Amino acid sequence: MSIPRLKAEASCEQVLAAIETAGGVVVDRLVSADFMDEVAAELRPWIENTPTGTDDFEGHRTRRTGGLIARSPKSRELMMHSLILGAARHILGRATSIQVNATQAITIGPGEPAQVIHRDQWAFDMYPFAKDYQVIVNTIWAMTDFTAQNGGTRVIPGSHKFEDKLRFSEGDTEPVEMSKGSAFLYPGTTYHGGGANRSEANRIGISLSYSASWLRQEENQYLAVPIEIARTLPEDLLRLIGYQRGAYALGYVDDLRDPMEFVRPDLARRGLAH
Ligand SMILES: O=C(O)CCC(=O)C(=O)O
Ligand SMILES: [Fe+2]
Repeated sequence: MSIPRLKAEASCEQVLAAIETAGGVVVDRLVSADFMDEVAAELRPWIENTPTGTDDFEGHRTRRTGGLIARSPKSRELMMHSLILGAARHILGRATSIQVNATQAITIGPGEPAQVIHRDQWAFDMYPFAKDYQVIVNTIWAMTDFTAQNGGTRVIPGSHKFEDKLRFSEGDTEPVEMSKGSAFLYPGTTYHGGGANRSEANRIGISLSYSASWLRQEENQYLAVPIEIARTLPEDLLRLIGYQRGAYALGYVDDLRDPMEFVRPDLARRGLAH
């Protein structure tokens, strides 16, 4: 089995079918290369100032630049992309609502070895979630072209249905090759890892992940997005980053208040059962 590819005009149903079969899909040129260059321009100063990782998983030649909702207004459009968001809501549909899990521009530098093959849902303390209950959906948007040489993400097609806690090596995987502006979409159960960068240039991917909103967010959005910036965000994005109650009452403030009261009182809702 190889990683399926779809055109940008693909329907949500096609995306879901590809993921159900293969555990991931590349949507080619979902945004234009020019659009990605604008995102890159917003992020360049932040990436330049990001330190490299401190362990093998983070990557000693890899920089992980977060806080993208605050730092890159253009990246908000990637987060809210209707095809991706529609597919994420469906895949995470067993949960009452979904939220932003983390935002990361991942710059894999030349000479970085391959990252360990893993499942993103292992972030939740390796908890053995039920096989039919997805808790994470991740997108990796190509900000540079992704190739087998430059560290394109390595994936094991079909591995979303494998047993948990398995170990693999690079040879078990295939590379995600895609051009700038394309997106690779996969659930938290698919085995994958960043590829080794055997080229002379950086490989940059923007990882935007979504999770079931009863879980703790990997990236703390309340602190990563300063409240003055949060106040300027559209309502749907503001709720998605966490200013909403998950399930029935998760995340309320003091007297059962809607967290929205603290950023946009005009949008707050009364009572838990809305
Ligand atoms: O950078 C990549 O291609 C993948 C990174 C990844 O899987 C992770 O950090 O969890
Ligand atoms: Fe990962």
